[in-house]
Amino acid sequence: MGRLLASIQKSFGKKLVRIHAWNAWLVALLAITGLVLLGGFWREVLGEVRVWIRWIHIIGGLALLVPVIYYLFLASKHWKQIREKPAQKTNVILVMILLVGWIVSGILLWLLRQVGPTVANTALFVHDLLTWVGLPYIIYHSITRTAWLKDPKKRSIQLQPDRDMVQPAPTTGATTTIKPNRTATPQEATPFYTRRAFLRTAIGVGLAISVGPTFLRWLGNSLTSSGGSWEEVAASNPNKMVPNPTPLSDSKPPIGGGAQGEFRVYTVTPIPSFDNSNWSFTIDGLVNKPQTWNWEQFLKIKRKVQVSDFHCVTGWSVYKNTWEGIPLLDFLSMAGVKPQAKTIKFYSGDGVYTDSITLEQAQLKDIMVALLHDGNIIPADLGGPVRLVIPKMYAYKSVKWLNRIELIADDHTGYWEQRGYDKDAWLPDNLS
Ligand SMILES: Nc1nc2c(c(=O)[nH]1)N[C@H]1C(S)=C(S)[C@@H](COP(=O)(O)O)O[C@H]1N2
Ligand SMILES: [Mo]
Repeated sequence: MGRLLASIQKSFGKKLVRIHAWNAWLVALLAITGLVLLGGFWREVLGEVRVWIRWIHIIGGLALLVPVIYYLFLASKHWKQIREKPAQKTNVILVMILLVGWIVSGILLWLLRQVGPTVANTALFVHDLLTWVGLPYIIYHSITRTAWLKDPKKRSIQLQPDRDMVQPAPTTGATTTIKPNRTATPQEATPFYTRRAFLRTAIGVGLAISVGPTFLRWLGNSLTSSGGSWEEVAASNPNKMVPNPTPLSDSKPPIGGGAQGEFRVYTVTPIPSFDNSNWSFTIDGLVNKPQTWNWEQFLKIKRKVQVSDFHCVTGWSVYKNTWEGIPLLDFLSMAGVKPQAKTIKFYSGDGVYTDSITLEQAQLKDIMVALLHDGNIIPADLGGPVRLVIPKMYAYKSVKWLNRIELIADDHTGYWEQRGYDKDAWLPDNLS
């Protein structure tokens, strides 16, 4: 074992350089793919490509284990080498915490379905938190380590290839192979050093100013979203529909026990808001009895309650939602479907988003035009006052701000489906 370690530690300096380079490239790849996965803008542009980017991110994250584990073999030696350099020691510890934290939380996120919502949501928080702290740090680190900012005598790895090569494998831990270049250079006294230090500080401050405020907002949101009371949510809800629907007894308290997990607010438009004067609900097209309801009339339609899970195709889920609303089948029977009708097209009150299912798929009893979630009205950012819920399909079918159902004879390609998503959005077996 000692021998093995010794042979691994041979050409130590070069190996450290190589590990560092690999690590840097992988982190860059993960940062880019990670930010793409995060950004709503990219979601719009990428469509299905996003699924591939997610895989690249996962595989890249697992690949990160290689330099990390390799480094652990070299760590004892490296540690001795930098024992008098607190800044470098701090750097190593910080980077290790970041990498291990990212890898572990990333694996949990990847295995989301197996680990369950509580663990997955904690993992998501940790993953994001490390990114908020780690990414600016790594950007700072890589900028200030570039040649023009880096004081040569402070390099952590002194590469001296000739000596490194002829040296036999060390038998004792301490070795002279890679000795920090301690000779003072005239540079030390030159104004260059001051300029470097100044630039480094400027870069650090710049990063803190540009990232800090967004970070604090994110932190505030993540820490309060679970603790935020329903009253607060209601107060900040831009929708002003009156009266509120009175929840059925199955809704309040929710028979599902309350949803587990957090919805991520997705929208392709600014979030629309509604009040009694600009909201109505219509079923039309190939039906015998087209109808439009205003809010007061809409509230009189008989509602039901169901408990179901909600899965976004991008990988997050909210479990055990207690939805109260009107089953789609009830609308179809109220309106009377004409025989030519083949497709049901759903319109969002945002004026942009649509989706559809076939009349055959519409026979599912749990498709619901929902007004309440866990006994509370659905806030505007989650699609209220009325949203569609299709539990057995990916959530891009669950149109938010639903205000019109149209029966048509043709096919319809919905918003995301025009951008590469599968028209067939059935959940895979392990989810449904
Ligand atoms: N009008 C509208 N409905 C929509 C979307 C949207 O962008 N606009 N996004 C869909 C997608 S992809 C998902 S995962 C869910 C997200 O619902 P949430 O924002 O309430 O979490 O809404 C679906 N319905
Ligand atoms: Mo989604």
